[in-house]
Amino acid sequence: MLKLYIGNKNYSSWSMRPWVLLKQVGIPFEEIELRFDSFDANSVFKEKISGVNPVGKVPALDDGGFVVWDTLAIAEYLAERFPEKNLWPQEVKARARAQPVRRDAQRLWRAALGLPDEY
Ligand SMILES: N[C@@H](CCC(=O)N[C@@H](CS)C(=O)NCC(=O)O)C(=O)O
Repeated sequence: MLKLYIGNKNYSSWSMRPWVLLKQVGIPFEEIELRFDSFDANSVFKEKISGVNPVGKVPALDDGGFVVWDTLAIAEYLAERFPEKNLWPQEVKARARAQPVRRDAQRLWRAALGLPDEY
């Protein structure tokens, strides 16, 4: 079964993106919540997540030992891994329309968190 490593559900909005996606489309997964003590290199959180995800952040998805991190990468992986869930348009023109919506959603999400645009 898939394992999703997440942070605190009240504070880790990044964690909730793949969590909501998986719940919404009914893909079963085991949820592993890691407590945030701090993001310092020697924190318990960093020690635990770094054993799973080399970049040391949540969310991280473990699919039978293959670990995917970064919310958009996780979403894209799930779309290809579960094509029957139709998470992303198959048809070329529909996909072209979906891309800017996804980019804007990412840009607005980062802005809401006070983060610079990264794409
Ligand atoms: N771009 C990443 C952001 C993930 C992220 O920043 N997660 C936070 C928790 S909400 C984290 O683990 N931070 C640890 C750190 O910055 O050291 C994504 O889309 O997954």
